[in-house]
Parts: sequence; C-alpha cells; structure tokens
Amino acid sequence: MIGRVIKGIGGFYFVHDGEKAVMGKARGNLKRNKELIYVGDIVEFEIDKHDCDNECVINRVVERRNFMTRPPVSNLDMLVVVFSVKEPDVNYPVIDKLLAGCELKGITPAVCITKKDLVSAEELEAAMAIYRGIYPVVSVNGNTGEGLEDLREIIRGRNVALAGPSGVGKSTLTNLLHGDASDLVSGTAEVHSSDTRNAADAATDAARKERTAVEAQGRTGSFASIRTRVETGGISDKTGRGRHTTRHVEIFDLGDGTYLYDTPGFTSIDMPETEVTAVRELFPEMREPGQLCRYRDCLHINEPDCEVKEALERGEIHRSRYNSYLMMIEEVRKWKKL
Ligand SMILES: Nc1nc2c(ncn2[C@@H]2O[C@H](COP(=O)(O)OP(=O)(O)OP(=O)(O)O)[C@@H](O)[C@H]2O)c(=O)[nH]1
Ligand SMILES: [Mg+2]
Ligand SMILES: [Zn+2]
Repeated sequence: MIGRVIKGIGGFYFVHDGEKAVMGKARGNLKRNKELIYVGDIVEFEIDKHDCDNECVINRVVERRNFMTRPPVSNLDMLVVVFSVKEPDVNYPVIDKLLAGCELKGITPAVCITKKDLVSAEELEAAMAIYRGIYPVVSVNGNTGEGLEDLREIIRGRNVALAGPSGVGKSTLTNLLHGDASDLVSGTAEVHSSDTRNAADAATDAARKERTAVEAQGRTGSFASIRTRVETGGISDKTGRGRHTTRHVEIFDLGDGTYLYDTPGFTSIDMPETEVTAVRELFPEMREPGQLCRYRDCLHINEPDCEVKEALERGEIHRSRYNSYLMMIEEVRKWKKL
C-alpha cells in the first residue's frame, strides 16, 4: 500500500493511506542503512500481520520531490518562513538562510510576519518592506486572526510547511488555520519540555498514547470527528513551568486541498552546503542586476562596476538582505577551509 507519513515520533511513524492513519515502524533494512524517513514522505507500507496492534511496516520511501533537513520535511510545494519582529526579536540572517535553503531546494518560499500587535505600524512595515517584491509577504495577529485570510490565500491547495524560530506562533497559526477541518492524526499527546523523563522515553510514551487514539478512531470509524489542537507556547500549567514548544513535524489537512506541516522552531540554522558563487543565486533580487556587473563571476563584494552594489546604494536591494548575503558568503568560506 502507498501512504504518506504525516507524523514521526520516537521511531514511530503515522502513515495516512488517504482515509485513515496507521502507526508503524521502518523495516529493518531501512534502519540498517540509516535511511531517514521524513514527515511528508510517500512510502510503501504493509500491515504487519504478526503484530496484534495492527501496526504497519514501512518498506520503502518513494523518491522525494524535495526535502529539507531543518526542519526535516519532504515533498513541499511551499515553505512559509514565519517570524515575529519582537518576542522573540527577529534575527534576519537566520530568516534569510531559511529562505536561501528554499531557493537551493527548489521550494517556493513565502514570508509571514506574526505578532503584529507587538510592534508599531512603522516597524511592521519596515520588516515587510525587506521582503516585498521578492516573496509573497503577509502579516498576521495570532491572537485575533487578523491577516489569516491573506495567509490562507497564499497557501491554498499546496503542501506547505510553516518554519521559523521557536515561539513566533507557528502552532498558533496552525490551530487557527486548521479550525474545524478534518484531522489526519488525532490525540493530544504532547511532549512537555518540563517533563523530567528523558525525551526519548517521553516521545515513545506519547506515540503509544496516540496509537490508542488512532485505534479508537479506527473502531468507531469517525476519523474526522475527533479533533486535536497543537499545544502552543503559552504557560502550560499553574506553576508556570513548561512551554509547549513543538517537538515534531505534523501534517494537518486544512480541508481545501491544503496540507499544512507544523514544524519545531529553532534558534540558529547552518548554511546549506553550497559553493561561494552559488550563494548569489539564492538571492533572487540580485539576479537581474548581477547580469550587469563588469565581471561575470562578480561576488558583489568589492569588485569594480558592480551593479548589485549600485542597486544597494540606490536602495533597490535591501541592506539587511545584503548583510545576510555577506554573512552567508563568509560562512561558506569558513566551511571550505575546514
Ligand atoms: N502577542 C501575540 N502573541 C502571539 C501571537 N501569535 C502567537 N502568540 C503567542 O506566542 C507564543 C508562542 O506561540 P506558538 O504558536 O507556540 O509558537 P511556535 O512558533 O509554534 O513555537 P515552537 O513550537 O517552539 O517553534 C504563545 O504564547 C502564543 O499565544 C500574536 O500574533 N501576538
Ligand atoms: Mg509550535
Ligand atoms: Zn556584482
């Protein structure tokens, strides 16, 4: 049978066959070859007849259209880079690296700025202006849902991941967008960062709980009737401990042909492995002026008659993006020397 991996947790995977999700493991040969299974993967699987829990075994991963390692996702049509200007403060080089990663992997990027309620209209506009004209840009308020329809419009009908720093509101958006749409996996098992057990144990536990939920659904046949919400980063209990930071990727069916991947946040990101000259290509706004530079191999740093630097001076290329570009070049050079 063919299905899609919609969630992976502690070595267990949830595979959706178009109607329901079954939990399973990777076959031994996949494990031995250290082949990774990403959420989003299309896989060949079979129900394990010897397993009384009716779990499945994943035999093979169908060739991926694309994949990313951070966050670990595959077969995307689009990746929405989500960030807030404040709480947490934006780190533009990290945002730009994620966008560059999309360019490198051939995944269409978009930008979503959250927590617009925490900044002035001018601050928000300054952030949006950096990306406007390069990528689709929307701004949202996760508390009120303002701007949500703009985001929905951009992502409609696609396999799309929300990715970005921790705490910016990705899971909040997932919940808002998901609304009453049908679930792929039900159950509310969640690994709390305040958990004292080690993370692997907790993950396995959570997976078991979810399996129970999936089975319950199978029996009642009411897959869509049980809803799940992604826990978001608010304070999780009265003691104020533990934030519900997302620990694993999960795909949600928004019901209109959109499949939304909620992903764990991060604070830093490595430069994708590439050549110094290839970094230029990862900044779409540099491509056209770059054609007019005196030297074909111009890196737009200190070469004469560099049209990219001219465009920078004229304000057509944003200073913040150019700084990210320089940092990425430096990082690639450092990698090359190692
Ligand atoms: N003020 C304000 N707070 C928001 C907004 N959106 C989300 N939050 C809050 O920000 C916190 C973090 O939200 P999450 O949705 O958990 O963030 P996340 O991006 O999923 O974080 P990770 O799972 O750690 O990557 C929560 O307390 C949300 O209630 C917003 O638009 N404005
Ligand atoms: Mg989250
Ligand atoms: Zn140049």
